[in-house]
Amino acid sequence: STTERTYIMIKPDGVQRGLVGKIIQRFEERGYKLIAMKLVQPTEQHLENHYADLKGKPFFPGLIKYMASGPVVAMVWQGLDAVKTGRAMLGATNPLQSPVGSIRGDFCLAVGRNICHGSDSVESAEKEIKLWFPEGVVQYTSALESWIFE
Ligand code: YYY
Ligand code: MG
Repeated sequence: STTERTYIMIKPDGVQRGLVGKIIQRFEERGYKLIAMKLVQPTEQHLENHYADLKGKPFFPGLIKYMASGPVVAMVWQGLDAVKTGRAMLGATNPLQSPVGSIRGDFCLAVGRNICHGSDSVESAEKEIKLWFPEGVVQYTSALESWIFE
């Protein structure tokens, strides 16, 4: 549906490498609507919650350390097929397997420094949006809507 939402996050390496604007631009240009955004330095506890499904994986401790090493840009984007298309725009988990033209396929090389996060299902999106934006998202009408959707 056109109101599907996904949680997209620019990781500390994406922020440090100055890729915030480029990543936001891709979602704007595709036609998605930004309904929440903030720059935050997450705690390890918050990140362990976000990545709870991966607890026990060998890369988990390093992942938490990396994710807590600097500010991240937390965002919610809304629009048609936002979760699946958002993941396609990011590319594969391993940047070396990400198609050229995707964010990871254009801007990074290492799985442990893959610059961005995107929800993997509508259910995880709802969970992640609540976790990162307990204050809620913003509701507004985009002037472009009738030019992007039938
Ligand atoms: O959803 P996605 O970010 O594409 O991958 P996940 O399987 O959820 O893993 C989260 C995060 O963990 C991934 O973006 C990089 C890191 N990671 C890793 O460092 N090494 C792996 N073998 C798998 C994942
Ligand atoms: Mg994931």
